[in-house]
Amino acid sequence: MSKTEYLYQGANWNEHEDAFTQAFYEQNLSQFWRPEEISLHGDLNVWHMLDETTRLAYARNLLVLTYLDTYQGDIGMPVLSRSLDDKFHQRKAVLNFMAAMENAVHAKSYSNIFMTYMNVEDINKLFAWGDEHECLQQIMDEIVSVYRDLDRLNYLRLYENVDKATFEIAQFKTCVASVFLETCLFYSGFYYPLYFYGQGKLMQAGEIINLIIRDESVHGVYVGTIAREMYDSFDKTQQQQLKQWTDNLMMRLYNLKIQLVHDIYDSVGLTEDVLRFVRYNANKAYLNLGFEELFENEEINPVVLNGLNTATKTQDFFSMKGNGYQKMVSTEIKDEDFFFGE
Ligand code: MN3
Ligand code: MN3
Repeated sequence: MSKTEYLYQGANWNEHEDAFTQAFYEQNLSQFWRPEEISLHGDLNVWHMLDETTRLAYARNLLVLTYLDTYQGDIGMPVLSRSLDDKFHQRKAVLNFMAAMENAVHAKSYSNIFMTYMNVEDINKLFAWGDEHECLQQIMDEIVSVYRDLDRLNYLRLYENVDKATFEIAQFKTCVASVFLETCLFYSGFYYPLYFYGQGKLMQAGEIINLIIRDESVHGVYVGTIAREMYDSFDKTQQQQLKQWTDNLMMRLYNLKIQLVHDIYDSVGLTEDVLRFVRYNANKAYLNLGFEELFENEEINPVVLNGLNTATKTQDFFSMKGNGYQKMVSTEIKDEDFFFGE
């Protein structure tokens, strides 16, 4: 028997591959949920009382979220997983699990909301709006082109020589784009459902949004943790260049966000409030990456913070599912859960 060119090794979960991945594994799997577990019909009374402008703003926000989740699941998480060295089987497993949540659970949930609230014709019009919306398309392009660059290098390094530094820079940039998507870009879309949820309206959709936010916050912290490890491995000059690249990417995304938020929220008079929320979450993304906050601290609309307050809901998280759902036991996530020492 001749020896193979590669050495293939199985994932050995008996040993910790690093100081944090198995904790994230536990957190992710304990949070698992399915879109069909939340019945949306209870929202219909409120939905039908809303005026056309409000409904359109609500639906368009969920559509923006759909696009982000779709590509995060289809390429963002998988490409990062594939870029990791073979020895990181556990990290790959955690990233693959996250990838599965993005499209199969999160994007599917938005579609379930559309199917409950809207007719087929309006749903098709909504997706056509997204396909044609230049600003949304540009936001997607900023993120996905970073992923695609790493995708190309993943392939090339199997068959050709790829410079190690080039590869690691593309990997780091993918982590940055991923954390920006997870921890910042989603939040202009989350704002409106939270705004209703905080007022006790459209509660079932709000429950779904909160389940998604609970997932995305773990994703942002996990990929941010990997990003920090990579960043520490670069020399000072390289670090400065990558920090500059990071700031430039954020400013391009933020400027696109300003346009997108105007487009969606001007008609309901919430634009400035939403942009404040975007900056607040951009700061969180910077903290996840181990950088200092980019924007000044500002007050966030208390109604939205009320909607976002997952701490009060985890105790009673599944009560709205109405059938004594008991499959999983989740505990509230605290900042110290993500501190693993040096
Ligand atoms: Mn998601
Ligand atoms: Mn995610």
